[in-house]
Amino acid sequence: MKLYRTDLGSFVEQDSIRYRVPLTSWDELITHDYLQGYLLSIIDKSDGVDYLVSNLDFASAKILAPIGSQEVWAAGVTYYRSRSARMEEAKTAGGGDFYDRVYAAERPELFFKSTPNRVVGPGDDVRIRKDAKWSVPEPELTLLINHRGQIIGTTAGNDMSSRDIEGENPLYLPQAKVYVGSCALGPCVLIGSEPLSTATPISLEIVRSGRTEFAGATTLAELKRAPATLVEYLFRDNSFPAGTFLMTGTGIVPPDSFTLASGDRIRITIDPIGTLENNVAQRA
Ligand code: DO4
Ligand code: MG
Repeated sequence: MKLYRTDLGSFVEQDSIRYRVPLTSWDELITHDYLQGYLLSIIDKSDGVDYLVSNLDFASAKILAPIGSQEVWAAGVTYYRSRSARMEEAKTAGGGDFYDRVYAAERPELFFKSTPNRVVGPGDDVRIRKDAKWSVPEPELTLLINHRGQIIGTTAGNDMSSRDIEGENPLYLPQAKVYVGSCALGPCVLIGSEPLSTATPISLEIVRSGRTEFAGATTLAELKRAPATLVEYLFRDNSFPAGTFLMTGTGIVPPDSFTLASGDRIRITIDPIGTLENNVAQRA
């Protein structure tokens, strides 16, 4: 079951058939006592009302990022590929060892990624910083967690990152990670609390001037930490009244010679969720 937030309200999709969701507040949906049951009751017409919408009506809606007032947090160095790339980029700054240690440590790296106003949805522009010379997308399975700490769904996320800033000094991480347009989420939330199969593929394609400039893939089998463990650490001595998103880290890192440029198109596909597509822009 997929939940979409659009400029015409929210829609739930099952077996490619869409239904209008009568509850209009996204935050109320995310903090609903039993969201999955509520959405199923819409599909089953439990209240006698037919919420079916035509494909034409759905196509005329603009799909928005599936976020209300939730914060976005992120886990880092959860894939071996990420550990190795960061060790290399921080080598000259003497910070490489931290990444090796956090990959092996019991406590994961968790950092604050974004407020809702910095998040963009499908089709919108993600940004690269003007003062960065080395920018990459990070395709990440992203958990949606309600205020009770329960995983209620998953979406695709892009943790845009400035690798030269992060590599110069690990203490610059917030500047490398948190800026306007540095996070994309969507296109929908796949509702469900069961973990996705470890065989689930995550793929990234970057298209420049009509040509594939970079393509890479991984699977959830490469994710070193269980999503539930990441959530447990995030909720330790913390509260999220509207729920929160948690990006689970990247397992795809383009070669060091690659940096994003304005006009690039980024496609992140996580099969059961769909494809999150954004163009890259730099602020004037
Ligand atoms: O430690 C820096 C950030 C790591 C990260 O964002 C990732 O591994 O995805
Ligand atoms: Mg990341």
